[in-house]
Amino acid sequence: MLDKQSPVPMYVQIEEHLKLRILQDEFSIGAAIPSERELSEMFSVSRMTVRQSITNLVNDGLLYREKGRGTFVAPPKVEQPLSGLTSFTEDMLARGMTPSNTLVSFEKMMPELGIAQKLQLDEGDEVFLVKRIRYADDKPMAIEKTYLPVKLVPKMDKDVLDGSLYSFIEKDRQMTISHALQRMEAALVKKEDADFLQIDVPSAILIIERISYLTNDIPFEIVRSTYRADRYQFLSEIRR
Ligand code: 16G
Repeated sequence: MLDKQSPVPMYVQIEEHLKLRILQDEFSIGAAIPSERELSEMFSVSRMTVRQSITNLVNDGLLYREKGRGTFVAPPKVEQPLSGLTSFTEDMLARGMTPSNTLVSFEKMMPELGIAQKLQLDEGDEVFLVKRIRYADDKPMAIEKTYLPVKLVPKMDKDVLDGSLYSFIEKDRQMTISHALQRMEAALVKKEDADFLQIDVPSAILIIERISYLTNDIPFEIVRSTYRADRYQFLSEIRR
């Protein structure tokens, strides 16, 4: 199966072989792939070589490891278009997944200057600071830290945050969400966030900061979202 004369390293050939079998659905989602020992016997290579191939596939998000249990085929990443201003709830429902949240913290506070300026607050205006873990089909996808001006959403409470914030703003508060500005960057996860996201340290994460506006350019939220890089990929259509 492998070409030992090829200039392509053995671990890359094994990687390609496994990738093909995964893409051809030979191993279904959630199924265990053969153990390192079995693979090293199958390909007549060292376990170190096999481990390198598996690590690369884990880093690419095609496989995941569970301590003491083995290595499994990962579900495909959630493909998130960067074209529309949608909510987490809408995004997950559109994919046939069930969204849910855990509220980690919720407080009313005086914001630091940078936040107050971006939200165009007046002196003395308070914000709600909300931290939520967002799940799809009970699997953690992202952590969201959201600042909301109290004067725009005075009746914010735990029940609202158990559901969709955007639906509360549009249906209950009858305000119109208009547009947002987003910035995305890659990082390595911090220990505290790794626990919430149920991933190892270090793992790659994607951080998105969004500032969203109502009509008339009134800012209503600043959100810092931390996404699992193995569960998400972002898609944008670009034209020349
Ligand atoms: C998305 C938004 C976030 C918004 C949330 C509302 C990004 C990067 N962030 O996660 O800004 O607050 O949706 O979701 O997409 P909800 O209506 O389900 O609470």
